[in-house]
Amino acid sequence: MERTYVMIKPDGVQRNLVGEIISRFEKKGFKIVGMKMLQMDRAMAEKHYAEHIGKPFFEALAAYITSGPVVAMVLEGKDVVATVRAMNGATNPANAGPGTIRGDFAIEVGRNVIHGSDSVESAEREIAIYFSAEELCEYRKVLDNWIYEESPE
Ligand code: DAT
Ligand code: MG
Repeated sequence: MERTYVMIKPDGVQRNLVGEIISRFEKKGFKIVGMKMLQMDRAMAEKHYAEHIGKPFFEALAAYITSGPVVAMVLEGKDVVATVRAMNGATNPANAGPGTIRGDFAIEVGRNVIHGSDSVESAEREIAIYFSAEELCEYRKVLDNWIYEESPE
């Protein structure tokens, strides 16, 4: 089953959005297989956002993402990578539709509340930055029979 890396950014934690955001993914039907709170340091920011190093917004991005604790999680489910991206909304909240997390809770690109991996490959890379194999839980949920037509792996 597909997995993605999701992170509630420091502004989401400060603005008391942790429960609301986790609740959306839970209610959708995705399974939480890993979760923790941590504060990123500069080295982690450079690892996570390696593709953005050198861009004009990188320094502001690194300062923002290390400015307070984040909630890191791994979600599992059918098409979870693309579906979480859709639920998060466009990178710039000004372009994020209503009903999305960024559309509902954010205004500026530099305070956009949530991260979600952009591909299965990115998800694997990002999950490995934050979680060891032992920190991820494999378990069955009885409710999956009411979420999936066919019992997931
Ligand atoms: P996403 O977070 O939607 O995957 P991204 O990977 O392109 O977007 O960028 C990572 C973060 O960097 C993004 O959440 C906010 C910030 N960012 C991206 N583009 C930016 C820009 N043009 N100006 C300021 N911040 C930007
Ligand atoms: Mg990205």
